[in-house]
Amino acid sequence: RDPPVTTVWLTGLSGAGKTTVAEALAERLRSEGRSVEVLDGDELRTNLSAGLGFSREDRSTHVRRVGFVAELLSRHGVVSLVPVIAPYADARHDVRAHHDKHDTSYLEVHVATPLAECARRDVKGLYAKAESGELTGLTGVDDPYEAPEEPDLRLDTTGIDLSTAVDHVHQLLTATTTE
Ligand code: DAT
Repeated sequence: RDPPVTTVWLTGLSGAGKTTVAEALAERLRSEGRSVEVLDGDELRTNLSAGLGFSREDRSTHVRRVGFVAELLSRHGVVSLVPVIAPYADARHDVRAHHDKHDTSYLEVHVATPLAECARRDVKGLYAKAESGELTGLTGVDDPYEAPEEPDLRLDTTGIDLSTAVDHVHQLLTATTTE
């Protein structure tokens, strides 16, 4: 059975594994013949959300814009994978409500890798910069992260390999009823 067309939002701290899991899942879905788009937050910040910063308001505007694009793609048959931090519950809620309004399937995955592990990985060097005071407003350090209370899946990537992490999200997709 084909996994359904849906938006899958991967929310979590920087370095949690959102992008890595989304890209690997995209590969797997493409090999199954699905059209997939990964809506990468960093890339979209240079075009769709150019000019926006990291205040609460700007972060939420960014999330709603990305959610708008994801819904459009999903509505037209492209699985949208969204590895974007999305720290605020109300903006995430708006994105889900927007999908519901259009009867477009939406799944939320909390990539719940603990802060200590994210900081240990420090993929982009952001945690070191926050530590040295060079960077302020890092989510989970000195900026809020409102963890989802009822995500469709909670996934801690600590100590599991990538293919296992991808399996979990893939299973969630296939378990979701195909329209
Ligand atoms: P994010 O997009 O959440 O900021 P990332 O995907 O860029 O995070 O970085 C995650 C890092 O963690 C990357 O270097 C790969 C590593 N990693 C280790 N085990 C992993 C797993 N099971 N799933 C995903 N990434 C994992």
